[in-house]
Amino acid sequence: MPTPDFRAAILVVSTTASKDPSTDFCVEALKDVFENQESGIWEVSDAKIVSDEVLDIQRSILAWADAENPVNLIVTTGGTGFAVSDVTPEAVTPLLHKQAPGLVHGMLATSLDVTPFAVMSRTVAGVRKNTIIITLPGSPKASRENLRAIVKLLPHACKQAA
Ligand code: MTE
Ligand code: CU1
Repeated sequence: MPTPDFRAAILVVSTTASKDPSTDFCVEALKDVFENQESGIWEVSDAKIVSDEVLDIQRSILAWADAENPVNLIVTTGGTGFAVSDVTPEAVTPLLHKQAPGLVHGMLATSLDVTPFAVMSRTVAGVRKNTIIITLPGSPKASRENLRAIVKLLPHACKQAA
């Protein structure tokens, strides 16, 4: 196998799935999107499930972004809504060195063609050091739709950040 151009990590943020991984279908849904791109571009090098806790989310992201050999992209899924337990944007925002509102806008514009409820996701995106970080909503359908909206642009974004 030739080395892939870019490495991505998936962080599922769900207290339910952290207790019972068999309830998670997001990793599979997102892997599918990456695997449907040009072959050899993406490798999903790691995937992890954490509960809806700011420190757990931040610890996982720092382990991937601040590593000696950091991943090019981190996508989180879940915890972007309005419930008290939804804290993913609050956990990720202070870790970003650069905001990427264009990525958020792109996902929202595409998602609004699918459902008006797209406005319920408080998605954030940006860059930490050499890693792009994007917080996707938590249902497999919503996370897949949002990633698909921007996945073609991500190689360019990752190349700039690298
Ligand atoms: N975006 C797309 N493309 N498709 C969807 O079905 N669902 C929305 C929104 N974004 C949805 C979507 C809904 S109903 C919610 S509540 C928010 O994402 C937040 O989801 P989360 O709390 O699971 O992160
Ligand atoms: Cu919803």
